[in-house]
Amino acid sequence: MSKSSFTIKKKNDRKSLTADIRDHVVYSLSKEAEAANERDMGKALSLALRDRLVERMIQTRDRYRNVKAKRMYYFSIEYLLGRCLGNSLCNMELLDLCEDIFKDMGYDLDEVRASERDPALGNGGLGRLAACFLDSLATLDMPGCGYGIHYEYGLFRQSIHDGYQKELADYWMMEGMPLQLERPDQAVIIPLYGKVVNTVTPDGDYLPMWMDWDDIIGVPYDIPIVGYGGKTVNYLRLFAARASQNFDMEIFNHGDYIRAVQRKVESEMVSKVLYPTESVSFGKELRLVQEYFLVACGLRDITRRFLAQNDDFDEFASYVAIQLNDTHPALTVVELMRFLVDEKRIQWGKAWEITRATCAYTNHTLLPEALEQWSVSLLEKVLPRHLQIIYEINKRFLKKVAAKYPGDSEKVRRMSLVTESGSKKVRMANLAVIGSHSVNGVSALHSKLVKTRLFPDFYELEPGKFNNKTNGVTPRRWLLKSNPVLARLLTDAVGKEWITDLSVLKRLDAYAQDSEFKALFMKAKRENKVRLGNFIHSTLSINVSPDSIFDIQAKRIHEYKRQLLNVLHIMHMYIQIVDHGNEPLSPRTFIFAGKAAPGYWEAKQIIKLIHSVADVVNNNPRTKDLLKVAFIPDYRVSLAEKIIPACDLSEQISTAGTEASGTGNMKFAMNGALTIGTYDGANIEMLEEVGEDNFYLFGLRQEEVEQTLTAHSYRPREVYNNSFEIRQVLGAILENRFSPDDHDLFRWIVDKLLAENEQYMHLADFQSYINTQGMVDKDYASKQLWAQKAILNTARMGKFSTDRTMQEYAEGIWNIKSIKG
Ligand code: 26Q
Repeated sequence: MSKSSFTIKKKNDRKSLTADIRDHVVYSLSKEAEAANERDMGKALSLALRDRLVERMIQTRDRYRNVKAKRMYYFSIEYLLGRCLGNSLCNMELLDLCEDIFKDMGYDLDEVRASERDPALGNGGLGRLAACFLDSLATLDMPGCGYGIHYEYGLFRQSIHDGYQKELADYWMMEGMPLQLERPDQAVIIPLYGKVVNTVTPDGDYLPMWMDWDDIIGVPYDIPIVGYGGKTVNYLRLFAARASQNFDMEIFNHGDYIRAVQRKVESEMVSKVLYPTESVSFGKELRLVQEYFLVACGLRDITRRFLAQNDDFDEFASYVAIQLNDTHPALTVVELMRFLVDEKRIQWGKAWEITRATCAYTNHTLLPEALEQWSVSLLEKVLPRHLQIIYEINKRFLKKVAAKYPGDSEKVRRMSLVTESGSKKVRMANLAVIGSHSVNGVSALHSKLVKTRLFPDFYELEPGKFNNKTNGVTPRRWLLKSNPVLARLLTDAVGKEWITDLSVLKRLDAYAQDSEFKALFMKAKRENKVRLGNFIHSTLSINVSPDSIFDIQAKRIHEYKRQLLNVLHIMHMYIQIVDHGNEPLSPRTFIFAGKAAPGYWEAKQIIKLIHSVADVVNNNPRTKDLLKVAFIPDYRVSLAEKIIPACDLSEQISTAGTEASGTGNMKFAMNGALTIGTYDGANIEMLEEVGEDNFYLFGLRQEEVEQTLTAHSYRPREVYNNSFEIRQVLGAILENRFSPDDHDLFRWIVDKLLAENEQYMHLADFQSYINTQGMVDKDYASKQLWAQKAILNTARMGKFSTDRTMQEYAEGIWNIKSIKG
């Protein structure tokens, strides 16, 4: 069956690897063996590994070609990969061997691995999910690759000064990225700006011509993505913007050489920096260009590959699936139409059919302020032909809607791609929905809300295309690699099958009563806590006890995620101890980590608040042995890998109906943390899996929140008047007990929490939250009970592997299959 003649030359034994590493030190880095430091050795190892990955990548490509496999292309403006060296070694099952080889050469592989910078080409959940998907696709031997932007600057690095966040530029490529392959031979040309001239063909057909555009070059960089076991190597293809020869010829022609070069340099801005916001659409031209750049580069690459094996675009959707990761790449719908209609001269109706059969859209957020809209005037300037096509799509679509709902002009207005409220804008979510054959949310609750709250009209029109695909995480990075002590214990208990079939961990259920296993499980947890404790001590000079409850909230700082609620609880415990002498049964260490968007004032204030509370709590002699608060700066994938294995209690406390899914929640539980959480996102499904005895549920349900908010009947002042605890906590803030040197610093928080339009309803959930925290305190005191619950959490997280998620997408949306060797 296989026509592949390519054979693997690079061996994975000690001798060949050692020789190749040495060769790379000399021939690629131009160093003498003795002069190589840890970083050099990391590069040399990466290059030796890359050689092996490239061979397998070629083999994988041949395998797909030989059977003319349908491929899935994941379009995402963000990928939060985390360090690649250790992960690739782990999936190639070369970690132990390389550790040994390095030891013989006099290096510590852990240190070498730690010298790799995180490629942080994403903000948070959505980008990390994309990275987990790629790992699972490769592990499942599925033809699925990622397409994105090769940002020069990733997400800012966070440093803390006097309790305030400061942003630093993340020039992640500083030391190079030895695993990636530059592919200048596959560069593509992307037109932008210009105008449309309406002409007519010799046959009298309407022929719009996009003219006088500038162009930018997209140069692909491939990062090999190796599946567990090393058989399949897919890739993540990231495009960098390069100035083209032709960019702004006009100015060259006018002889203004310096200005012309300057314009060229500006064109390379397109892939310069990742926008650091997760939740607000702001309509910046550069962002629009980024989104178009991704889509245009991706589609050119895909159509070229398609044409190498096919000539009939009628069959495009039988060989190509494109998944739109949120609306950021929604212009795919328009660019594919432009390509088919303008360049391939395919009839509109046919082109539309092909486009819809190709594209599918995943929504990741319910926050109204995060829904993307682009102003018509901006689109007209940047993408004049695309704007015409959007209007045409809209015209045809609204005609159908009007025919189906005669006289319902309100409905037509709501479903239009163009809003006319204020200045004209294009609604990208509507475009993504009508241009796709599948629309999915990322947890059961979220998918329900996508249908009922976000797109009710579209759901009524085409109910069949709405579906759910509950998120997951890859157990390779988030258990096997990040928590080696626990991974070993699990393998000893149930065998190593769990690595590629997480449901196997169900077998641990039987061990949850076994006191010997419980002891081992908690010993592993303690080891991880000691390690994190040492890290906290060395970075923050805060002493934390591994025998305290590690209570952790690590995620982007956002009001809807309610870090504030967590802080109110800390203040409450503090007041209980100091004012009332009520001590908890177990000491607690509250750990926070997360970045605030640079322009998000409230989120940045919350970071300051956490530091201020830490100052008071950590230094009061009455509390310092009972409560500790630590904010670990610069949350990123590599830090998450240290934090998550050490957690006892995971905080997943968003207002019900606001967190689409969450994926940190899954990582923590998988590593044996218990969750204190609201009935929101994937928490609901985790609770179903682990059972309510093994989950600390609190707070209002989504229906209750929605009902209260739509009826405008939330009365936080009444809640305040009826609760002694709340009055005490808010009183303490107003009395400046947490801001002794800066009076009124946090008054805004009290004002906000008491306002009737406080949409995250912190105070409504406060009592329920502190009661549930009381149960945590009680349960933790019983070591046996806690160990049992923790084990059952790890045992019952099988559903939340992205292997399961990817299988569901593959069957339900993409129609792609495993192509095994
Ligand atoms: C939009 C317009 C302009 C600029 C930026 C954006 C933008 C950027 C990123 C909007 C949203 C995002 C990211 C959203 C995100 O990460 N959502 C999270 O997705 C996870 C994976 O599905 C879920 O688990 C989280 O619940 C959800 O918050």
